[in-house]
Amino acid sequence: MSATPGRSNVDHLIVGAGFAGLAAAIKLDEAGERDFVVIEKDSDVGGTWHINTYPGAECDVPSQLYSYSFALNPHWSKVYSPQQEIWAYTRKVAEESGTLDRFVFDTAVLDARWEEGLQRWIVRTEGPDGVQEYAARTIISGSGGLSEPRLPEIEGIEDFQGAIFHSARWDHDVDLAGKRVAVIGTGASAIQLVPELQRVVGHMDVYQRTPNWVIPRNERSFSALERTVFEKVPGAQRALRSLVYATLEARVPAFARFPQLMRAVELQGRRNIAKGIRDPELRAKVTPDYRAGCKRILISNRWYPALDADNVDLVTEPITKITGDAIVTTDPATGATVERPVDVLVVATGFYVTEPPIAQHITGRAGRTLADVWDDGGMAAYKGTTIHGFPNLFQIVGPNTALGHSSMIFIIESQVRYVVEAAKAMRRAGLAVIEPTQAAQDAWTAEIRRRMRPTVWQTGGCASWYLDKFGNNTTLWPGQTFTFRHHLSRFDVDKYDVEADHHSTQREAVNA
Ligand code: N01
Repeated sequence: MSATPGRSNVDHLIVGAGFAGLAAAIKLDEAGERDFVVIEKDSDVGGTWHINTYPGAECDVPSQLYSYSFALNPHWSKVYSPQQEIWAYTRKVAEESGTLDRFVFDTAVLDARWEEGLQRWIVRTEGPDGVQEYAARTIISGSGGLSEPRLPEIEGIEDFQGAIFHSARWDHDVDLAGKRVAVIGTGASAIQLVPELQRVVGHMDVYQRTPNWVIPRNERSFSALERTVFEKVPGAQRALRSLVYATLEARVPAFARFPQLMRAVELQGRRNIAKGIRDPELRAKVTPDYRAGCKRILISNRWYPALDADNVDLVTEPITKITGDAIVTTDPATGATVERPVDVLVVATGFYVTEPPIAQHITGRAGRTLADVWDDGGMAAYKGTTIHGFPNLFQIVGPNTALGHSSMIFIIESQVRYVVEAAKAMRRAGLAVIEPTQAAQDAWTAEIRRRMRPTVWQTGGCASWYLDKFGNNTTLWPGQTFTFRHHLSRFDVDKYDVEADHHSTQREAVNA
């Protein structure tokens, strides 16, 4: 292909340098697919683990499993690793991989457009050196399922005069000591940051719309002896990892087939409440009225004691508006309004998940954006990875690949393997374009929907970010992770429409 001035040709353009993008870079490199670039809008690798720096940020998946299978880390300090340690791990893996020379930081993808004639994606990025254009054979998107903060739409929020920030964009310059702080949201992020804040703030109001099931966290540090064993005894750490994996997988039937088994989790949750909270009225307020597992099951030993502390109030009346210096709630039963003053407002209100913002920037065949296509019927992708109408696009952590029970890194590695197999198959067969057929994608989606029906996510009686505007669960994988890996274990080219490389054909004709 002739080069266009200012445009770089690459085989693969990887979006994001989190666990997904980094794994894609490493595995493509190992497979000899070395002509790639990784575009990262942040200043370093690590993705969510570099950006989420709120106090108390830790992983709720055991460390032994929350790491790459190809880069075990014998040095984890605790059963559940803190954010800083996970980020340092990704940095070390990146450095040791020898791929960092192809990472471009502080640079955002502006848009990506499939160019039929070129059989390539034209991708525009913007970074410190201005706008850059790439012509890429494939795009591998590892842009993250939980990366774009969702701010609450509450009347008057833009008029708030104090400091306000989202849990995933923590403002460390704001001193919280002695302040009146409000936290909106009681999800996985809030239950980690609230106990930390409770120790330093003057007063905190925690605004709860829906309580979550929160069970005890079996937390402890690894001893020096354990770490030495992980490092020196062949197979020891891998054996523990396998045990953790199997234990988590054993929970899948309760999520996917027999939600009534979740009663055992609810019992644990009720005991956790009784242990952490003295006041019966407060206990009632934090007890969910839906089946455990319907929303993500949270783990914490410190959440309930923090809510029970004298300097914390749990507010359950709906927020009706925010003023320059206060939050106003209205009791639906009595109509009574209460105004609570606030110095600092923390919104721990989650992310855009079922309408990922990156989809607005990707335009496939027929000039339609991915957001337009998904807006019609919800997110869908063949094997959660490739999308009809969007040739040579691979979405890591795509539709129905997320988990409520185990480590996303297992899923990421499964998808990356599929991508690498696809890249190898394309090179072997001289294919320039692969695109899943509509029939293959529809059959895959129909099977997911069928398997989703009895799950706790559909039947558990809650509203959650797992479900889209049509009420479909387009986020989670409805089964064991090893079945997902099995489905993606080989690149099934028979489910794809393919095109040979026009340009090499033209070149051959010229050379003949
Ligand atoms: O976000 P969430 P998160 N007014 O969407 C409430 C992962 N994660 O950042 O339940 C009032 O779970 C909302 O209420 P409701 C993990 O996968 C992992 O906490 O919708 N409240 C909810 O309470 C997790 O699931 C770790 O009624 C409003 C909260 O805000 C995912 O990230 C740690 C509101 C949002 O909770 C997201 O967690 C942290 C409004 N207008 C996060 N809008 C690990 O440990 C929303 N809410 C690996």
